[in-house]
Amino acid sequence: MTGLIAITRQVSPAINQCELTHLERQPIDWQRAQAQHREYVEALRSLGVEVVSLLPRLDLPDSVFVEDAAVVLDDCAIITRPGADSRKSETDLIAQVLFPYRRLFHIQAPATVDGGDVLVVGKRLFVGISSRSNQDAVEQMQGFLTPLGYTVHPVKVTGCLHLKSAVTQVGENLLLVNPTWVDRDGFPGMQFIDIDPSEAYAANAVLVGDHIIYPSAFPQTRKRLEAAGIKLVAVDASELAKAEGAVTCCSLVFNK
Ligand code: CIR
Repeated sequence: MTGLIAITRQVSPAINQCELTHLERQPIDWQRAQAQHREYVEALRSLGVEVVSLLPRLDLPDSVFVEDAAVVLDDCAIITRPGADSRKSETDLIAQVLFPYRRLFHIQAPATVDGGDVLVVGKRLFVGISSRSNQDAVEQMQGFLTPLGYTVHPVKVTGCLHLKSAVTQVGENLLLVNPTWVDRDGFPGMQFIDIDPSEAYAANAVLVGDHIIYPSAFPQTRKRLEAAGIKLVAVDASELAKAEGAVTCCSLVFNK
Protein backbone atom coordinates (compact mmCIF):
# COMPACT_ATOMS: atom_id res chain seq x y z
CA MET A 1 0.00 0.00 0.00
CA THR A 2 1.02 3.60 -0.57
CA GLY A 3 -0.18 5.06 2.72
CA LEU A 4 -2.65 7.11 0.67
CA ILE A 5 -6.33 7.31 1.46
CA ALA A 6 -9.09 8.65 -0.82
CA ILE A 7 -12.45 9.92 0.38
CA THR A 8 -15.17 9.37 -2.25
CA ARG A 9 -18.97 9.55 -2.27
CA GLN A 10 -21.25 7.52 -4.51
CA VAL A 11 -23.28 9.39 -7.14
CA SER A 12 -26.49 11.03 -5.90
CA PRO A 13 -29.71 9.72 -7.51
CA ALA A 14 -30.50 13.46 -7.88
CA ILE A 15 -27.43 14.08 -10.10
CA ASN A 16 -29.71 15.46 -12.84
CA GLN A 17 -30.37 18.48 -10.57
CA CYS A 18 -26.65 19.32 -10.46
CA GLU A 19 -25.30 22.84 -10.84
CA LEU A 20 -24.19 23.78 -14.36
CA THR A 21 -22.25 26.91 -15.35
CA HIS A 22 -20.63 26.42 -18.76
CA LEU A 23 -22.51 23.38 -20.10
CA GLU A 24 -26.01 22.88 -21.49
CA ARG A 25 -28.07 20.41 -19.45
CA GLN A 26 -28.17 16.89 -20.91
CA PRO A 27 -29.75 13.83 -19.28
CA ILE A 28 -27.32 11.92 -17.04
CA ASP A 29 -27.82 8.16 -16.78
CA TRP A 30 -27.46 7.58 -13.01
CA GLN A 31 -26.70 3.87 -13.34
CA ARG A 32 -24.05 4.50 -15.96
CA ALA A 33 -22.60 7.30 -13.81
CA GLN A 34 -22.48 4.90 -10.84
CA ALA A 35 -20.75 2.23 -12.92
CA GLN A 36 -18.16 4.72 -14.16
CA HIS A 37 -17.67 5.95 -10.60
CA ARG A 38 -17.00 2.36 -9.47
CA GLU A 39 -14.41 2.07 -12.24
CA TYR A 40 -12.78 5.25 -10.92
CA VAL A 41 -12.69 3.83 -7.38
CA GLU A 42 -11.10 0.66 -8.76
CA ALA A 43 -8.48 2.77 -10.56
CA LEU A 44 -7.58 4.39 -7.23
CA ARG A 45 -7.38 0.96 -5.56
CA SER A 46 -5.22 -0.41 -8.40
CA LEU A 47 -2.69 2.30 -7.53
CA GLY A 48 -2.57 1.17 -3.89
CA VAL A 49 -4.93 3.77 -2.44
CA GLU A 50 -7.26 2.84 0.44
CA VAL A 51 -10.69 4.13 -0.63
CA VAL A 52 -13.43 5.31 1.73
CA SER A 53 -16.75 5.13 -0.13
CA LEU A 54 -19.48 7.28 1.45
CA LEU A 55 -23.13 6.59 0.82
CA PRO A 56 -25.01 8.57 -1.87
CA ARG A 57 -27.08 11.59 -0.75
CA LEU A 58 -30.44 12.18 -2.42
CA ASP A 59 -30.63 15.72 -0.97
CA LEU A 60 -27.25 16.85 -2.36
CA PRO A 61 -27.11 16.45 -6.17
CA ASP A 62 -23.42 17.43 -6.53
CA SER A 63 -22.09 15.60 -3.46
CA VAL A 64 -20.15 13.05 -5.55
CA PHE A 65 -17.72 15.93 -6.18
CA VAL A 66 -16.13 15.66 -2.73
CA GLU A 67 -13.05 17.60 -3.81
CA ASP A 68 -14.97 20.88 -3.59
CA ALA A 69 -15.69 20.59 0.15
CA ALA A 70 -12.12 20.51 1.45
CA VAL A 71 -8.42 20.98 0.76
CA VAL A 72 -6.36 18.36 2.57
CA LEU A 73 -2.68 19.07 3.25
CA ASP A 74 -0.13 16.97 5.15
CA ASP A 75 -0.57 18.84 8.40
CA CYS A 76 -4.12 20.23 8.30
CA ALA A 77 -7.27 20.46 6.18
CA ILE A 78 -9.31 23.46 5.13
CA ILE A 79 -13.05 23.00 5.05
CA THR A 80 -14.26 25.20 2.21
CA ARG A 81 -17.37 27.34 1.77
CA PRO A 82 -18.58 26.39 -1.74
CA GLY A 83 -19.65 29.18 -4.08
CA ALA A 84 -22.96 27.55 -5.09
CA ASP A 85 -25.66 27.79 -2.40
CA SER A 86 -26.97 24.29 -3.21
CA ARG A 87 -23.54 22.91 -2.23
CA LYS A 88 -22.80 24.78 1.02
CA SER A 89 -24.05 22.02 3.34
CA GLU A 90 -21.79 19.37 1.76
CA THR A 91 -18.93 20.61 3.92
CA ASP A 92 -20.36 19.48 7.30
CA LEU A 93 -20.39 15.88 6.09
CA ILE A 94 -16.82 16.03 4.84
CA ALA A 95 -15.59 17.79 8.01
CA GLN A 96 -16.90 14.84 10.04
CA VAL A 97 -15.03 12.39 7.83
CA LEU A 98 -11.75 14.36 7.93
CA PHE A 99 -11.86 15.16 11.66
CA PRO A 100 -10.01 11.96 12.74
CA TYR A 101 -7.20 12.61 10.26
CA ARG A 102 -6.40 16.31 10.38
CA ARG A 103 -6.62 19.57 12.33
CA LEU A 104 -9.39 21.51 10.56
CA PHE A 105 -9.63 25.17 9.53
CA HIS A 106 -12.98 26.55 8.31
CA ILE A 107 -13.49 29.17 5.59
CA GLN A 108 -16.05 31.77 6.76
CA ALA A 109 -18.40 34.21 4.93
CA PRO A 110 -18.00 36.37 2.91
CA ALA A 111 -15.31 34.08 1.54
CA THR A 112 -16.28 31.34 -0.89
CA VAL A 113 -14.01 28.70 -2.39
CA ASP A 114 -14.50 25.33 -4.09
CA GLY A 115 -11.72 22.78 -3.65
CA GLY A 116 -11.66 22.46 -7.44
CA ASP A 117 -10.14 25.94 -7.50
CA VAL A 118 -7.20 24.97 -5.30
CA LEU A 119 -4.11 23.41 -6.86
CA VAL A 120 -1.55 22.29 -4.28
CA VAL A 121 2.06 21.89 -5.44
CA GLY A 122 4.31 21.13 -2.48
CA LYS A 123 4.02 24.04 -0.06
CA ARG A 124 2.40 26.33 -2.68
CA LEU A 125 -1.36 26.68 -3.09
CA PHE A 126 -2.70 28.27 -6.28
CA VAL A 127 -6.29 29.48 -5.91
CA GLY A 128 -8.44 30.16 -8.96
CA ILE A 129 -10.39 33.41 -8.75
CA SER A 130 -13.53 32.18 -10.47
CA SER A 131 -17.33 32.34 -10.30
CA ARG A 132 -17.03 30.10 -7.18
CA SER A 133 -13.93 31.34 -5.36
CA ASN A 134 -12.96 34.84 -4.24
CA GLN A 135 -10.10 36.92 -2.88
CA ASP A 136 -11.51 36.76 0.70
CA ALA A 137 -10.91 33.02 0.60
CA VAL A 138 -7.32 33.56 -0.51
CA GLU A 139 -6.77 35.90 2.44
CA GLN A 140 -8.34 33.48 4.95
CA MET A 141 -6.21 30.64 3.60
CA GLN A 142 -3.09 32.81 3.89
CA GLY A 143 -4.04 33.46 7.53
CA PHE A 144 -4.35 29.73 8.27
CA LEU A 145 -1.38 28.53 6.27
CA THR A 146 1.38 31.15 6.35
CA PRO A 147 2.34 30.13 9.92
CA LEU A 148 2.66 26.53 8.67
CA GLY A 149 5.13 27.50 5.92
CA TYR A 150 2.75 27.53 2.92
CA THR A 151 2.26 30.30 0.38
CA VAL A 152 -1.13 30.98 -1.23
CA HIS A 153 -1.32 32.59 -4.69
CA PRO A 154 -4.46 33.85 -6.46
CA VAL A 155 -4.69 32.96 -10.18
CA LYS A 156 -7.27 34.32 -12.64
CA VAL A 157 -9.34 31.66 -14.47
CA THR A 158 -11.63 32.35 -17.44
CA GLY A 159 -13.85 30.18 -19.65
CA CYS A 160 -14.15 27.19 -17.30
CA LEU A 161 -15.62 26.32 -13.91
CA HIS A 162 -12.54 25.80 -11.75
CA LEU A 163 -8.78 26.30 -11.77
CA LYS A 164 -8.32 22.52 -11.95
CA SER A 165 -10.46 22.41 -15.11
CA ALA A 166 -7.58 24.41 -16.60
CA VAL A 167 -4.48 23.03 -14.89
CA THR A 168 -3.46 20.03 -12.76
CA GLN A 169 -0.21 18.48 -11.59
CA VAL A 170 1.05 15.45 -13.55
CA GLY A 171 4.61 15.17 -12.20
CA GLU A 172 6.83 16.58 -9.49
CA ASN A 173 7.42 19.91 -11.21
CA LEU A 174 5.09 19.39 -14.17
CA LEU A 175 1.63 20.81 -14.91
CA LEU A 176 -0.89 19.81 -17.59
CA VAL A 177 -2.48 23.04 -18.79
CA ASN A 178 -5.10 24.53 -21.07
CA PRO A 179 -3.40 27.89 -21.72
CA THR A 180 -6.58 29.48 -23.09
CA TRP A 181 -8.20 29.24 -19.63
CA VAL A 182 -5.27 30.10 -17.35
CA ASP A 183 -1.97 31.94 -17.85
CA ARG A 184 1.16 29.79 -17.39
CA ASP A 185 2.92 32.85 -15.89
CA GLY A 186 0.89 32.30 -12.70
CA PHE A 187 3.03 29.20 -11.92
CA PRO A 188 6.66 30.34 -11.76
CA GLY A 189 9.33 27.63 -11.84
CA MET A 190 7.00 24.93 -13.19
CA GLN A 191 7.22 23.01 -16.48
CA PHE A 192 4.16 22.45 -18.66
CA ILE A 193 2.49 20.04 -21.03
CA ASP A 194 -0.22 21.78 -23.05
CA ILE A 195 -3.44 19.94 -23.80
CA ASP A 196 -4.22 19.22 -27.45
CA PRO A 197 -6.23 22.28 -28.56
CA SER A 198 -9.04 20.03 -29.86
CA GLU A 199 -9.68 18.74 -26.29
CA ALA A 200 -10.57 21.76 -24.13
CA TYR A 201 -11.45 19.73 -21.00
CA ALA A 202 -8.28 17.59 -21.09
CA ALA A 203 -6.25 19.38 -18.40
CA ASN A 204 -7.75 17.53 -15.42
CA ALA A 205 -5.83 14.47 -14.16
CA VAL A 206 -5.49 12.88 -10.71
CA LEU A 207 -1.85 12.36 -9.73
CA VAL A 208 -1.37 9.28 -7.52
CA GLY A 209 2.31 8.53 -6.85
CA ASP A 210 3.96 8.28 -10.28
CA HIS A 211 0.73 7.56 -12.21
CA ILE A 212 -2.21 9.67 -13.25
CA ILE A 213 -5.85 8.66 -13.51
CA TYR A 214 -6.98 10.16 -16.79
CA PRO A 215 -10.25 10.29 -18.82
CA SER A 216 -10.36 8.11 -21.94
CA ALA A 217 -12.13 10.99 -23.77
CA PHE A 218 -8.87 12.80 -24.59
CA PRO A 219 -6.70 10.56 -26.83
CA GLN A 220 -4.73 13.39 -28.42
CA THR A 221 -3.62 14.86 -25.10
CA ARG A 222 -3.00 11.32 -23.83
CA LYS A 223 -0.41 10.89 -26.62
CA ARG A 224 1.38 14.00 -25.37
CA LEU A 225 1.37 12.69 -21.80
CA GLU A 226 2.68 9.26 -22.81
CA ALA A 227 5.35 10.83 -25.01
CA ALA A 228 6.54 12.65 -21.86
CA GLY A 229 6.84 9.28 -20.07
CA ILE A 230 3.79 9.70 -17.84
CA LYS A 231 2.12 6.43 -16.83
CA LEU A 232 -1.64 6.56 -16.81
CA VAL A 233 -4.70 4.57 -15.87
CA ALA A 234 -7.55 5.51 -18.23
CA VAL A 235 -11.15 5.72 -17.02
CA ASP A 236 -14.42 6.53 -18.77
CA ALA A 237 -15.71 9.61 -16.93
CA SER A 238 -18.15 10.74 -19.61
CA GLU A 239 -21.41 10.65 -17.59
CA LEU A 240 -20.18 12.88 -14.76
CA ALA A 241 -18.54 15.15 -17.35
CA LYS A 242 -22.15 16.13 -18.26
CA ALA A 243 -22.44 17.42 -14.66
CA GLU A 244 -19.32 19.55 -15.29
CA GLY A 245 -17.28 17.18 -13.14
CA ALA A 246 -13.82 15.89 -13.97
CA VAL A 247 -11.62 13.23 -12.39
CA THR A 248 -10.02 15.22 -9.56
CA CYS A 249 -13.48 16.28 -8.32
CA CYS A 250 -14.47 12.77 -7.29
CA SER A 251 -11.90 12.21 -4.54
CA LEU A 252 -9.89 13.76 -1.75
CA VAL A 253 -6.56 11.90 -1.81
CA PHE A 254 -4.09 12.38 1.06
CA ASN A 255 -1.40 10.72 3.12
CA LYS A 256 -2.86 8.74 5.95
C1 CIR B 1 -20.83 22.10 -9.81
O1 CIR B 1 -21.17 22.91 -10.68
O2 CIR B 1 -20.51 22.46 -8.69
C2 CIR B 1 -20.83 20.63 -10.15
N1 CIR B 1 -21.90 20.36 -11.07
C3 CIR B 1 -19.51 20.21 -10.74
C4 CIR B 1 -18.38 20.32 -9.77
C5 CIR B 1 -17.11 19.79 -10.31
N2 CIR B 1 -16.09 19.86 -9.33
C6 CIR B 1 -14.82 20.10 -9.59
O3 CIR B 1 -14.44 20.37 -10.71
N3 CIR B 1 -13.98 20.11 -8.56
